[in-house]
Amino acid sequence: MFDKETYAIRRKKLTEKIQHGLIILSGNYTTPFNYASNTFPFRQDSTFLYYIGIDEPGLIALLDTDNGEEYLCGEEPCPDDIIWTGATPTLAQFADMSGINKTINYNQLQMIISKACNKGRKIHFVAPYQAQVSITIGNLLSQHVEKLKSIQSSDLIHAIAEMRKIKEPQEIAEIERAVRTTAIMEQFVIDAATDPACHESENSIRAALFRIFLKEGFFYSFPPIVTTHGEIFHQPFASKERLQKGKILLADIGAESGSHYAGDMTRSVPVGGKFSPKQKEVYNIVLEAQKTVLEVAKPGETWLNVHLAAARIITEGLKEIGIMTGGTDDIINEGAYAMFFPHGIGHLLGLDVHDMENLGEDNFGYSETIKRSHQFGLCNLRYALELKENMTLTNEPGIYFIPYLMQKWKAERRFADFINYDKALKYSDFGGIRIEDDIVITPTGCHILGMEVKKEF
Ligand SMILES: [Mn+2]
Repeated sequence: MFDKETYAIRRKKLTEKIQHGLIILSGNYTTPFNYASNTFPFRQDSTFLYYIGIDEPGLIALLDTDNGEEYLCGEEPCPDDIIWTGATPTLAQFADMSGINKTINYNQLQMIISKACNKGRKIHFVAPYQAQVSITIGNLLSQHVEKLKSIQSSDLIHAIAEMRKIKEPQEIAEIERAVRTTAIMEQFVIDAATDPACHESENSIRAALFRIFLKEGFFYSFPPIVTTHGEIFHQPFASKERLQKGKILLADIGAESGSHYAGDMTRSVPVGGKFSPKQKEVYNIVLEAQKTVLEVAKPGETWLNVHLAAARIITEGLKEIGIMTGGTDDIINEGAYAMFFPHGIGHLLGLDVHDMENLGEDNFGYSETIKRSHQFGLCNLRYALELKENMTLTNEPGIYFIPYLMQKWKAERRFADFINYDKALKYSDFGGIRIEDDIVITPTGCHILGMEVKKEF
């Protein structure tokens, strides 16, 4: 947690932007694993962390933008809680850590909100993603949970996103800590997988990664992806079979710091230590695309243009090895490259690994002038707008050979002028390659966060 002034200043900025009405900022609850007292690891809501900072379940903050009053709502621990889980600070002590001087219980919160509703005052909130929070907000507002999304406050969403997307120096330092631990994890993957006598499996590598972040008192920012099937983006399982020499092991992993800032890196590594010439050709294209992002990303440039600059390198590289053919501009305009690069070049990174995804990417990542594309691949770009100093993002180009997609598009004769299907299908057992680092936008360009991790094999 940062000092209490940090949170007080952020809340003041937020209420000034909103001007009228009440703002509800709900924290998360613990979620049962198989029964109420055996829970999934608790993860606080990131917007609550940003404005309140308290990493404790079952809290709600209420901000009155008309008179500046701030309340922290929660229940005091009962003797049973203290016996089972140890003494925790009182509600007043929690409130004080965040610079809030009024505490209320749930009934008092209900009364304040009902009164405001009766007076026709606006109640600002963000539609919850956690079931228990939905039920609580629904009860407070006497609204059905299904309706919450349609009555959430778009003013609040825009105000939060505008603040959270530009990182304070203390936030960048925290992201850097998360990225440094992530880099140590990637270094482990590289050392283990490139060993000519590699005895590891995907599972044993994952187990070792848990040890690295848990030892730091950190957690993961998303469940680690460690797979020789890099073409399956969110491979749900890992294998306990020994890694096969000659395969490419893709490790997309992220540590989350104690204060819940995320790291997110990917390395694609030759099992046994050496890429085949065919693998190396594709790898070098991805590497060049990644370097291009570092040259192009700067304040004033749109992230959409950065994506397209990377797509151009990938297209030209694939043309050089005979997988694509035709005019580069046409391939990019029509989106044919996305057969091999079907995701965005990167996303905002912060308290969430896909920062603020729960606020709705179209609400802060796109605008009236830059609307989300409907094109296959490009539609997955999570942020498209102008870059500004102190924004933190991932830089993660990739090339994948997805047998299902290649066969489907070939049968449809889709982009037959641009894709050499006979050649592409020869890569059906290739897998996928992605290289990902985290960057911060500086006054004149950008630089990589954390420490350099080997990329040349
Ligand atoms: Mn990422």
